[in-house]
Amino acid sequence: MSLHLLTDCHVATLVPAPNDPLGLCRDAAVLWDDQDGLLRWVGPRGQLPAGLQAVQHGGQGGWVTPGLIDSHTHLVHGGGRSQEFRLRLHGASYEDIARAGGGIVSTVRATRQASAHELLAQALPRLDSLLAEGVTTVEIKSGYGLDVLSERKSLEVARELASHRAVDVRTTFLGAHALPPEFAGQPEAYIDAVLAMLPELHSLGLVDAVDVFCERIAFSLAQTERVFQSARALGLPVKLHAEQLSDMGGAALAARHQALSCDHLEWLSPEGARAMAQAGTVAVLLPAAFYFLRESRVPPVALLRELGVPMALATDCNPGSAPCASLLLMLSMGCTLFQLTPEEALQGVTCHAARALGLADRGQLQPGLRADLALWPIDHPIDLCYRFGQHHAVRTVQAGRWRSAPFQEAQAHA
Ligand code: DI6
Ligand code: FE
Repeated sequence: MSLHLLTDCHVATLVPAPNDPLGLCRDAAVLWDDQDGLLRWVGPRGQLPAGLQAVQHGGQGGWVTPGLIDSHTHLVHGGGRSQEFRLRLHGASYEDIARAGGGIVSTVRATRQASAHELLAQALPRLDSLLAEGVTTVEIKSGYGLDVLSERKSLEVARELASHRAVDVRTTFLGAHALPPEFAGQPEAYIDAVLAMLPELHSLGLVDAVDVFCERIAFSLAQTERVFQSARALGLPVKLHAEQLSDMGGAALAARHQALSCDHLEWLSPEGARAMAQAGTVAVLLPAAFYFLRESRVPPVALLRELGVPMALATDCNPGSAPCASLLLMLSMGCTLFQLTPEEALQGVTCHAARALGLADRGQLQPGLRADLALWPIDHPIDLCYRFGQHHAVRTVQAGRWRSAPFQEAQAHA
């Protein structure tokens, strides 16, 4: 066992105190064990227990936060959709393109054709962008395979990423993302197929949660409920792409199934928000999709705040509505576009993001939780929301180990 002690730093523990939502501690010390990868002690340096034998690290006066958590991505997918971007700039809507057979289904074609090796090679640079910003946990959804072999391939690639990089990957099965061409006109038959895929993928240990795209261009409330019932019967938690383009009432349905999160929520109704508050469902806000689809309706942040619904912020990294792999940019956009406070934005990529994934062991810095840390050369944690499009020379501890820069790891694996 090796203890590690980080001093010459300040800490935002994200454990809230009265009038201090970020749990700030100046001139702090952080102690962790690199064997079990857990934190042992966090607090003012002056109160550190005496006589510790530990490997010493200096933080050069920077700020330590929990390692960041991207709680909603589709970062394993084949190809890109820049031509569709151009069509949208000429006036076509995201829904028009989807109805004309483009959109998600075009990425399904590319993802089916790609080998696992190709998918991995395409996903790694996106993952590296996140890691270079202090991300230590990333959620990755399937949903561009839409048949059992291609969904399995996508989930396996997502899991394999964690053997190439120091990151914890959580995988979500999103078989009900779009209707694949071979099921055109037969959505119920496709939901039957999704229900058949789920136990098989679950038995392979590939599914941490189950998600559905509930939308006019995707699946109905009743179809969503069929998927949720199967997931719950297997003991799997559910999440929902809800009220992104219209108010389908998905949030209330998800809340009835104790969903971990409802994501997007631009069209969320007051009833939906109240149902989420009662169920303790996290609102995952995705400002990159709002920005990239040039939406004008923002999620009801003031209402969510008033009702005490925890809000997370994530990239939604995907080729159609959010070709973005910067979680720090989401901090800026969450504040500027959605009017989150900087404190709420920081909670959104740490403690509330952990909760959106059902993870009680991270997202805050306190003894017994994972030693996932980001050490930033900044004057105050709010700098992470304030500066955008800039590189921060962040240093990261993941599961108790210092992580080398992603490009160094990439070279080591080349
Ligand atoms: N909502 C989204 O924003 C992404 N998926 C979803 O259900 C978009 C996926 C894509 O366009 O490829
Ligand atoms: Fe999404």
